[in-house]
Amino acid sequence: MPPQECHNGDKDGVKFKRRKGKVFSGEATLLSTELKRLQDEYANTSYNKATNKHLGILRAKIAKVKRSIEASGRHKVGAGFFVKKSGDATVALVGFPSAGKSSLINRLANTDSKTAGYAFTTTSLIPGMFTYKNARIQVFDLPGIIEGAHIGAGGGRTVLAAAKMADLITFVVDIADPAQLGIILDELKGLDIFVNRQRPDVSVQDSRNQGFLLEINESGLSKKVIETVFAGFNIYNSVVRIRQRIDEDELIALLGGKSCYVNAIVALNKVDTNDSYATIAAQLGKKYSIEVVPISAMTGRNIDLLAKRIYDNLHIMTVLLQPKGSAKSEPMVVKEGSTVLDVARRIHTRFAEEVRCAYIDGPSAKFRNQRVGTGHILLDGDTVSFR
Ligand SMILES: Nc1nc2c(ncn2[C@@H]2O[C@H](COP(=O)(O)OP(=O)(O)OP(=O)(O)O)[C@@H](O)[C@H]2O)c(=O)[nH]1
Ligand SMILES: [Mg+2]
Repeated sequence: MPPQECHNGDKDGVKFKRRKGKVFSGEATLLSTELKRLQDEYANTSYNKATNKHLGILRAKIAKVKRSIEASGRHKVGAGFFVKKSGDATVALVGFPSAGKSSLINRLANTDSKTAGYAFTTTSLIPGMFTYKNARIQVFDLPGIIEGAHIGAGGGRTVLAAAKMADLITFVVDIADPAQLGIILDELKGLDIFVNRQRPDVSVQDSRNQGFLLEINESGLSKKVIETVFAGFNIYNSVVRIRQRIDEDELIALLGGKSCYVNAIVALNKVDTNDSYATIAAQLGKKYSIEVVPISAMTGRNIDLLAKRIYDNLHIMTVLLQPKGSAKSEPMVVKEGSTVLDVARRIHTRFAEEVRCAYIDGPSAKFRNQRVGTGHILLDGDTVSFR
């Protein structure tokens, strides 16, 4: 399964309601307080036989309150922002206030997003667009997020909801405070958004009243912990297979049905102010297992490199469509791993139903004008002709 699969909203249009102020009011504030209380209680309860059941109940309560916060947010009305997804792929800039997100979008995408030396200069979503190779890449400049964003601080939930719709997140981190990255990742995790991870392969089947059978467990968690988590969701009579490493939080999020997996890289900004940027970038990358590109949005340093790494991490490619009998070809940007059928579908669904083969040239062809079936996997730079 591809790691990027949070596009669970409207694919073309993304509508968000943005709340003003530090936390959103009324019911949601109560829910946030309740969530914090439950999380503290959970953290302070040590695991043993006597507390096993209680911990399971706490986990289920935490998942329930998280869902309620999500639902209450959806119905709130406030100053909103609306943007239409366009181009071949979308990248969201996420970072602390004043990290340099707006300065970066202005460099990358020739936009005119306001920049200033004070926090929360940007208050809504500012879209921009740049072209790399043949791809038109849309960029979202977003308001800064702060600690507590996942429970609504500074309107952070709206910002993170927008960010997870993108095909790639670029975290903009000020080199003066690299610890911002850890806080941002925690905020995303608080909303069950997991970065640069594959959706875990966990299967659950009815055990026909045979109790809880953990048939495969490659999670790294003990059977007891897993059983307790499942009990928290009232899952008892089941055959469970976990085929990869997963931590408790991720398992809970997965069972709660709300987990989301996003790809991300880091733009370590303001390197013009620090000569040790290479070391800091390497340390940050190692600590969080993430690609870090040192840049200066102010001087323009490494902006081209960042554009390239954004493109590479979007895992897209260009195929050239050549109409029958024509010498001219039209580029089309598609996902890496796309087949002839995927390309035909992009042209038209009706057309795709009728297509049986294509003639290809380029990296995936064994010879010129090779006739291939619709399942043929294309490579970057292939030419495709339908006849
Ligand atoms: N020295 C230096 N300053 C920078 C760089 N990038 C941005 N700045 C400065 O940092 C300040 C904040 O920049 P913005 O681009 O407004 O930051 P932002 O992340 O959009 O901030 P919010 O909209 O408040 O979240 C401004 O004074 C910029 O001039 C950089 O690469 N080097
Ligand atoms: Mg800004």
